[in-house]
This record gives sequence, structure tokens and C-alpha cells, in this order.
Amino acid sequence: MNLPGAVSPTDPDLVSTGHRAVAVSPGAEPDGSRRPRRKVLVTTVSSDAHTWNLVFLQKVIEELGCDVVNLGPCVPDDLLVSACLEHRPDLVVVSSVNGHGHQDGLRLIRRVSERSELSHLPFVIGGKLGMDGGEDEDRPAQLLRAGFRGVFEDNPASLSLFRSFLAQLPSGSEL
Ligand code: B12
Repeated sequence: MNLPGAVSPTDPDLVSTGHRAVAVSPGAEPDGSRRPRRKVLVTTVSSDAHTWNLVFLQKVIEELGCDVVNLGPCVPDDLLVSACLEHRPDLVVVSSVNGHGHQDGLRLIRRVSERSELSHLPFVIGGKLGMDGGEDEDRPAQLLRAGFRGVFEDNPASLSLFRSFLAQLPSGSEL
């Protein structure tokens, strides 16, 4: 199945091959070699008070051998920008489930794109991004156009695609 909006950091085939999942044990490549630990910043948007989605994502990302900085709920755009500058993550994962993720995400990524120091930093977004709770054909395209590298709206395949995306993410020192 081809999911609109879900893209790979290094492998454009992931979009068309859909379910290809890569299993990685913490700190090791599938061939057993070591790679530098990647740092992932987990956040939500300013309006969103839900927290278990963030805890869940933190656990998923840690299982894939990454260090996580979790900013918790209701993160103002400016705080997120300063956290990116302070922590220098390899990836920012934005999760939102309250229905405003699409609008807040567009505003947030525009704010981020004003900072040239963050131009190299990939952002992805996922969860329940609209008020309808389902998927919308235009939302991922809009979010990708605005600057997100991946959009993972709630559906049965989104977590597996996200894991594949993360498994292929290079750390800053490998770029
Ligand atoms: C608990 C809860 C609350 C609590 C939150 C407490 C807390 N400390 O977290 C409270 C009571 C505060 C709350 C408030 C509101 N809530 Co609420 N809440 C829920 C509820 C019941 C459970 C959410 C939860 O914790 N799930 C467990 C976590 C682990 O799962 P999850 O959130 O679904 O996240 C999963 C996926 O979305 C996905 N995912 C999420 N982000 C990402 C990111 C990436 C990259 C990927 C790959 C995957 C991914 O992975 C997660 C695991 O599968 C849901 C209904 C439900 N059953 O889901 C409604 C729900 C999320 N809430 C909803 C709403 C509307 C609200 C309010 C607006 C209600 C209101 N009118 O006030 C407010 C918003 C407050 C705010 N400012 O954000 C709606 C959202 C509707 C939508 N988006 O379509 C839901 C779906 C209820 C419903 N069916 O209408 N809520």
C-alpha cells in the first residue's frame, strides 16, 4: 500500500514499497555493527495537552536505539525552537491527537523554517492530525510542502512505516 506523506530520510523507495520494515536492536545495525546513537526530540504542538502519545513514542524510539528528549505537552513554538538549538537532535518528532495538529503543525514548521540554523534538521509529524480523526488526502501533501519530511497519520501501517523511517535515519555525525 502506498501511503501519501510517509517518506524515508534516505530511501525514496520506502514510499512506494510501503510495508518494508527494518528491525534494529538498540545501538546496533542489522549486520551487528555499531553506529553512533541518534538523538530524537519528541514534542507536540502548543494547543495539545495529551501526554500518553508522547510517552508511547518515546518508548518506541528508545527501542530503536535512540536517545530521546521528550518536551511533554503544550509546547509553545518558541520553546521548541530553543530546545532544538540547545539539544541539537538528529530528528524532531511532532505528535498531536487533539485535532489541531494540522493547523498547528503548519504554523510550527513555518516558524522553524525562519531559522537558518535549523535548516538541516528533519521534522516529522503524526497522530490524529484533523478534527475528523481520520486521514485526509490533502493534509500530508500540505504538511510536506511546508517542510515536514514525513507525515504519519493514524492508520494501521503508520507505526511500521515510522519505525522504518527511523531505522534509516543517519545521526548528525554521519551526515
Ligand atoms: C485521555 C484523553 C484525554 C485527556 C488527556 C490526558 C493526558 N494527560 O494525556 C484529556 C481529558 C485532558 C483530553 C482532553 C481533550 N481531548 Co482527548 N482523549 C483522550 C483519549 C481518551 C485517550 C488518549 C490516549 O492517551 N491514548 C493513548 C495513546 C498511547 O494513544 P494515542 O493518543 O491514540 O496515540 C497513538 C496514535 O495516535 C499514534 N501517534 C500519535 N502521535 C504519533 C506520531 C507519530 C510520528 C506516529 C508514527 C504515530 C503517532 O501512536 C499512538 C499509539 O498508537 C482519546 C480517545 C482515545 N480513545 O484515543 C481522546 C481524544 C484524543 N481527545 C479528543 C479531544 C477532542 C479532546 C479535547 C479537545 C476535548 C475537549 N473538547 O476539551 C481535549 C483537548 C485538550 C487539549 N488542549 O489538547 C479527541 C481527538 C479527536 C480527533 N483528533 O479527531 C479524541 C480522539 C476523543 C474522540 N474520539 O473524540 N483528552
